Amino acid sequence: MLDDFHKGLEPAAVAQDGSDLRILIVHTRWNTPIVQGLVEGAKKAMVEQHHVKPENIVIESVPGAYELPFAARKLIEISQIRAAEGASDLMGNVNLLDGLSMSAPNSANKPATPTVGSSAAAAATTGSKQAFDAVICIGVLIKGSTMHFEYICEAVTQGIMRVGLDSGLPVIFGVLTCLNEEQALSRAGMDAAGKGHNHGLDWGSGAVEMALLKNRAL
Ligand code: RBF
Repeated sequence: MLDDFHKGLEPAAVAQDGSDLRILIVHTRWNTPIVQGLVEGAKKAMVEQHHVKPENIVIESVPGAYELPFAARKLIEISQIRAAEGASDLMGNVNLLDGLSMSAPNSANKPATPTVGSSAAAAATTGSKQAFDAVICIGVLIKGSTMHFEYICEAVTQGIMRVGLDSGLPVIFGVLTCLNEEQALSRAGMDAAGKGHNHGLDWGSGAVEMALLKNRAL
């Protein structure tokens, strides 16, 4: 029987069609190359397996994992306000994301690797008015020599869970909590041996499945 054992995520029994969904990815700028691989994995699964329209994937970045829950919560709220009021009704075309322009790079504080994908501010201003159907929080925490890792892991895990339960929106926990860089590379499918698996793929599929579950008319 154990011969049949399949470690990891079993695909859903029925096809998950994400063509009507709008998904937010919030990712960190710590350990950026690995984070970038995970974000690409999530996008790949959503677009190629579940037919989410690329323009309906909004991508935003934050400094570190500790900031993920706050950003997810705020961006969910903003997308819901836009959906309720209609972007064109906003007075003087005010950009509600101005106070949250986390991905706006400037020359003095430019991330080592550019934000993956398009600017959320631009997408939220010009793109669909549909509220987000799910959020994927993506980050990579790597243990150092102090207790910092333990505290951040705990806070981020609880925070992301809270955002999901409080908002009623699926929020996928796409945060690797690794003891070293090798573990993180392997879980992003970027290990030298090529034996790893990109968990971003699973997070993309999970977001679509949970968004459809949230929208399901029982
Ligand atoms: N953020 C991450 O996303 N991954 C990390 O591995 C990480 N390690 C950190 C280690 C130390 C010592 C500090 C001070 C911060 C670290 N952060 C990390 C950033 C953290 O999530 C957050 O952005 C900052 O603490 C500011 O709130």
